[in-house]
Amino acid sequence: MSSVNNNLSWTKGSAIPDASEYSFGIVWAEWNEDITGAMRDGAYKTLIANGAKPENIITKAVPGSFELTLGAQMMAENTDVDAVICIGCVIQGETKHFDFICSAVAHGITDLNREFGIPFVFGVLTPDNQQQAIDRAGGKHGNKGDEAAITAIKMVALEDSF
Ligand code: DLZ
Repeated sequence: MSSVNNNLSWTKGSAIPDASEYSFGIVWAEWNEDITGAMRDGAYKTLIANGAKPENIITKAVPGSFELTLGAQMMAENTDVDAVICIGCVIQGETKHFDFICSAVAHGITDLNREFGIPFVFGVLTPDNQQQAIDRAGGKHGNKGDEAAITAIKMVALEDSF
């Protein structure tokens, strides 16, 4: 396993398929950019480490996590990507809107999976505080952007397997 894939939550899971024939969209929220930028970069590096070609990865930013659903829909409608990785971070203490934003984006991304029939990956952190976010964006709990990328690869390969 390449070093970029260390510290994943499912290190004993199935092998990561080759991603060289697949294309990916990454839609990331600029809110909490220190965190989401690290997750975005982790996702990108993990796609590349598993064979994806740079020209087959499209990255777009949206202002906040609430906009991830529409940004991801735009990605699916305007490109031919095989999967869309949605990256955001909503920190509990910072907003009374926490529950609304988390619920909206979770439901929105779930709906996109059903409507478009391609994987839309939920790479949204919902930590209690900044430290928990740092720990999951390249810190002691790894980088959840890496995990989102591997989920995307596995789900595209799953579709390919039928
Ligand atoms: C408004 C807001 C707040 C208070 N907190 C966050 C957050 O922690 N993480 C995040 O991604 N976005 C946050 N936003 C912005 C909303 O997602 C959205 O961009 C705005 O409400 C505009 O629709």
